[in-house]
Amino acid sequence: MLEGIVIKLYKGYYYVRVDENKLTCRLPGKFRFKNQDIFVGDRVKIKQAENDTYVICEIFERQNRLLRPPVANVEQAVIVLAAHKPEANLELLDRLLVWAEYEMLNIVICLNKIDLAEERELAWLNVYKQAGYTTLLTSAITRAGLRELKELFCGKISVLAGQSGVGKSSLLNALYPKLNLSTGSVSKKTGHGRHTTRHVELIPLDGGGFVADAPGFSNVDLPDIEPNELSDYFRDFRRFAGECRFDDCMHKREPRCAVKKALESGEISDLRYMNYLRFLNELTERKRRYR
Ligand SMILES: Nc1nc2c(ncn2[C@@H]2O[C@H](COP(=O)(O)OP(=O)(O)O)[C@@H](O)[C@H]2O)c(=O)[nH]1
Ligand SMILES: [Mg+2]
Ligand SMILES: [Zn+2]
Repeated sequence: MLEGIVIKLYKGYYYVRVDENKLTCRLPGKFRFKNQDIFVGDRVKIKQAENDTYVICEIFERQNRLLRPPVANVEQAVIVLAAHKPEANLELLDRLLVWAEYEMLNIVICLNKIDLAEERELAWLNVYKQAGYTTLLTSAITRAGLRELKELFCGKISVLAGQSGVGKSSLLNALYPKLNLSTGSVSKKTGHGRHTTRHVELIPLDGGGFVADAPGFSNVDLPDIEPNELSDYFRDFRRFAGECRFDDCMHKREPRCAVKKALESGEISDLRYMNYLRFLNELTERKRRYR
């Protein structure tokens, strides 16, 4: 019996990484695992069947499973933005952060292409740093910040999230030249094709760890949370929310709201609060429509 991680599913075959090897596996003929599907990222036990094929005999309990990309046991989201083009979309960032908090992932905000930016243009990043997020400045060109990034990838299953063009593939290539991922402007045709494909593969990184080769969280609809719980997913709001007058305060117009007070004193940023209100409306709307 061997233990490994499923890194790819293809045409009924399961490719399992065991130590440095990629073994081809299939399911045992007679039964399925309690009707449960197997996902990339699942930890499994396998045993040899014929010469080069193995069968999966056990799936370990999974910590979590993301829907997009469909990967199990994800521990970390590395959200990449660009210091130069494309312009940082902070609403998208805040949505991705809500998702990553919801999935209880370790979160890294990586600002790439710093070779093209002036320091003062990056002031917004401090808002996130002060909110308690790990932030990192990188350049796939000058290799700034790459050692730190590599350390963050080490030993974990990560997903990379962020708009196309921010440099996700370039960063991975710079860290792991053997990967040779294609970069640059994706043509409309292939871009569309890639988006609709459901295949996802975990790339084993030298030094340990895996990264999903599909863009994470391409769906930016908010997760299914109650409007009055939204502030739990805003790390910078969380520490004030407990001090509001009302337990179910939504930090909108309620009296003696500690979040609004923090907003006035500048401890919570206007931008974050604006996105909070926007998301709150979305969740309230959704609740009204579906109940
Ligand atoms: N100047 C500069 N350009 C970069 C950097 N990283 C990526 N690029 C360029 O940005 C473009 C998009 O990069 P790519 O890796 O394909 O982005 P992805 O869509 O997020 O995977 C390419 O033309 C890269 O050469 C960087 O750190 N600095
Ligand atoms: Mg790419
Ligand atoms: Zn409040």
